Amino acid sequence: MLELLNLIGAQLKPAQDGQWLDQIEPATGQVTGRLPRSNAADVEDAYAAAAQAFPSWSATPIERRAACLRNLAALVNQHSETLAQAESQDNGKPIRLAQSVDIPRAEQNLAFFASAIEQFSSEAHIPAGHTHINYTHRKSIGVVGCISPWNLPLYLFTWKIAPALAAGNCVIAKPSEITPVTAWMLSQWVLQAGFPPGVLNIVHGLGPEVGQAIVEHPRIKAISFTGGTVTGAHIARTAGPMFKKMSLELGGKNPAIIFADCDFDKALQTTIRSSFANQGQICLCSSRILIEDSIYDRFRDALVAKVQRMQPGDPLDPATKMGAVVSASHRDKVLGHIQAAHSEGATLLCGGGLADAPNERCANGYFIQPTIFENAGPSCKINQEEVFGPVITLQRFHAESEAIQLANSSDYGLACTIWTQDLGKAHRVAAEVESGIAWVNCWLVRDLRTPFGGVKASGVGREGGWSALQFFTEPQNVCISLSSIEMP
Ligand code: TXE
Repeated sequence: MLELLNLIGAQLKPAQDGQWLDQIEPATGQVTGRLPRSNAADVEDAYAAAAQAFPSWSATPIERRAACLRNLAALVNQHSETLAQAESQDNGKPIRLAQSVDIPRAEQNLAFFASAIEQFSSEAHIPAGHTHINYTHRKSIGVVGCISPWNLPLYLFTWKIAPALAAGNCVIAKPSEITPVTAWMLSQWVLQAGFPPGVLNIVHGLGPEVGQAIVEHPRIKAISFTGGTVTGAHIARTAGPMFKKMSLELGGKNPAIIFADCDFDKALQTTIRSSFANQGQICLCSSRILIEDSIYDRFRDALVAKVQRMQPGDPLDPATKMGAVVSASHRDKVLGHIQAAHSEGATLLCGGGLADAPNERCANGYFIQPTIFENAGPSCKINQEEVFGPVITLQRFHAESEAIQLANSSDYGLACTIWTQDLGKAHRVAAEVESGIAWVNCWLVRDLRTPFGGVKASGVGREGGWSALQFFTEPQNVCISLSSIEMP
C-alpha cells in the first residue's frame, strides 16, 4: 500500500490533523494506497514556506531557475517507466498512452519552460522624438496556486508548475485527489533537482477543502486551474472579487467537422482517436461529429464498424488501446448521460453500457463501451453537456454554413477539428468556429509555444509559451523622461 505525503518546505509530511483519503485503482476498484486529506491549516503551512522562499527565488538568476527545471525534467526521464506504470494504474489509462504521451510530455513541459524563461523578453515603447522611454518590467507575482485535474495527471500538473516556477514564483500545487501518485513521486525529487525548500509545495486533498483554501487564501495572488466548468465558475466567483489573476482551462464539447472532400481514411482514423483516446477523457476530445450529407452514411458505417471492434482492456497490458474510466462516480455520470440520450430519443449505433471486464484482475473495474449515437438534435443534452467519456454523437449537415452553425451551437468553445482538402474552406471555417483551437486535418498536434485555452464556457486565459509566462508575471510600465524639461 502506497502512503503519499505532502511536500511542504523541505519536508514530506502527512496532513496536520492526520486525516487520509483512499486512493483507488480504476481498473480493479481496489484501494492501493492513501493520501493526506489536508485542509486550510496545511495550505497555511505551505503558504508560510512559499512566502519565505519567494524573495530569494524571485531574485535567483534565470539560468539557475532553468537549471532546476532541467534537472527535474531529467529525473522524470530517468524514472519514466515507473511514472508511466503509476499513471496507468492511478488513472486507468492504457500504459502505452502513459509511456508515449503523458510522461514524455511532463518531461517536455519542464524542459520547455526552462528554455522559454531564458528567451523571455519584455517590450519597450519609445515615442518619436525620444522624449520618453517606456519599458515593461515583468515581475514575479509572488505565491501562486496551481490546481490540476485527473485526466492527464502529471502532464497537466507540470504544464502549470513549470511556467510558474520559471517566472520566479513560489507555488502551492494541488493535484487531483483522484490521481495523486505521479505528483507525489515528483515531490520526492524536487529538492534533489535543486529547488530551494518552499519554492514548490504540493498539498494533497479534496477540491472543496484544499483547493478552496488555496483559491480563497488572501495572499495567494494567482490561480491557474484546469478542471470542470462548474468548478471553474465557482473559483471565479471566489477569486474574482479578490482581484486575483486567473487562468481557467475548462471543459469542451468539441465538434469534428467532416466535409465530403476530406481524406476519408485519415479523417476516419483520427476521429476515432480524437473521440476515444484516454476513454474520451481529454478536454480536447471530439464529442460531436458533424458529417456532410453526401458521405454521412458511408462515414457512419465505417466508423461504427471500427468502433464496435474496440473493447476496453487491462490498462497495464501494453496491447490495450482503451482502458478504464477514472472512478466509479465518473462511470455512473457517463452512464447517466447515455441514459439521458436514450430518453431524448437518440438512436444508439454501438456500445451504450458497461463493457465486460478484460480479465479477472479487472473484474471490479470501471469499463464503459465506446458509444455512438445519432439522431439527437443540437439542443439535446447529449449534444450540449460535456460527458468526458467514450460517448460521441453524429450529426448531418448540408452546407458549410450549417456546419459552422452546428459547431457553434454549444456553450463550450475549446477546440474543433476540420476535415477538408479545400484550403480556402479550411481557413473560412476555422475563422468562423468559436473555439480557442482549430485543427485542420489533424488532432492533438501540440507545439508548446502556441496559445492554449478556450472561449465561452471553456474558460478564460491562455496557457503555453509566452502566454503562460505573461500570466505568471505582473507587468509594470516604467516611464523615463529623457528631456531636461518635462513636456506638457
Ligand atoms: O473536476 P473538478 P471533476 C470536467 C468533466 C468532468 C467534470 C467534473 O466534465 O466530468 O469536469 O470532474 C479541484 N476549489 N473535467 O469533478 O472538480 C479538484 O480537487 C478549488 C474537465 O473531477 O473540476 C481537482 O484538483 N479546487 C477537465 C480539480 O479541481 C477545486 C478535467 C479538478 O476537479 C474545487 C477534469 C474548489 N471548490 C474534469 N473543487 C478538463 N478541462 O480537462 C474541486 N477542485
